[in-house]
Amino acid sequence: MASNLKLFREEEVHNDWCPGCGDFGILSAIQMALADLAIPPHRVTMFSGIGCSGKTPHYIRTYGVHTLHGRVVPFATGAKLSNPELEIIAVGGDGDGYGIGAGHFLGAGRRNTDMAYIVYNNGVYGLTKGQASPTLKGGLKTKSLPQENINEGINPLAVALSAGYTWIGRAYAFDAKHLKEMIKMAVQHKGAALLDVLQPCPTYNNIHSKDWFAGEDLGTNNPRIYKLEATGYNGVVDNHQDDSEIAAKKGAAFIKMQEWGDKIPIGVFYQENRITFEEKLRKRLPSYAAAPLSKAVLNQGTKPTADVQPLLEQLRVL
Ligand SMILES: Cc1ncc(C[n+]2csc(CCOP(=O)(O)OP(=O)(O)O)c2C)c(N)n1
Ligand code: SF4
Repeated sequence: MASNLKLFREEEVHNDWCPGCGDFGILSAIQMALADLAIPPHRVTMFSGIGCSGKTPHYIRTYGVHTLHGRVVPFATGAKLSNPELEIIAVGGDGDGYGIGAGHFLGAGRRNTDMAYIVYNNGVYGLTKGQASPTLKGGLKTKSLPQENINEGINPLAVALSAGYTWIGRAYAFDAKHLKEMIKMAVQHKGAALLDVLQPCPTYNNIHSKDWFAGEDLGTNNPRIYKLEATGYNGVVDNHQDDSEIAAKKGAAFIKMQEWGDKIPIGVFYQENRITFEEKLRKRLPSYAAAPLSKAVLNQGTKPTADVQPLLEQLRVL
């Protein structure tokens, strides 16, 4: 696998994340996951929003699009619908996904488009110097805030559950081995997968630090982070026709998602199989079923549907 891993390493771009940033663990876990899955780099497209986390596609040798703030999901959705053969990975910060992009975050769950959405959850807006993000609990004061957070924090896993995501997991940036396995599961899941990754930002979030996640302040030698799978918890729906099983599993997942404090679970909270948006479109639109957009334009030898020549003429530098 070592040679495969090299395929995904972008060596020529300077990485400017701060020393000790959790983003490094997420980056290497994504590269390791893709290498393990043996997906050729040209079959993967990564999309990101704006933020420190948004730079991830620059550092991975796949196709990549660094989009607008909060707009990662629409770009990723469009690409998947245009070419369903692509493996789509969307990444971004908690401000990007759960703040400015919140409407799109919900939409992806409702549609159940096949994509893996990895959100780097550090409780702050890292790139713009540490303002409170939507996941920072109310009343907390990180070092870059002048006063305690005036807003309450949201629980992104619980939001994802009610939005309809069919795979919901949480991982930790400094447990790269577990994170890699979680990314593999999210990528392999057919449908909308949300992976929330707890990502220490040592520059701006001095509360949720690596030491805090390790439980060093508790004096018990027990890390806060623990793995759901080690406890016998099972959030996977077995019978997808059974509404009562779905309701029961969702209820149990919702309760588990409330746990935060001295103990913080990571792992798969919920998983079900449900028809994806692409499959629904295929049933509804015969032309789409015959050829999604990428194939329709490229493979039929016909004139492209959009003529970009007038636009190019307008932009021509004389
Ligand atoms: C429309 C728009 N509004 C605001 C900004 C400024 N801005 C850039 S990054 C960012 C927040 C990034 O925070 P987060 O998504 O949590 O990512 P992190 O940097 O923590 O990885 C903001 C507000 C912008 N680029 N575009
Ligand atoms: S500001 Fe925070 S999130 Fe951004 S690179 Fe530095 S440590 Fe990482």
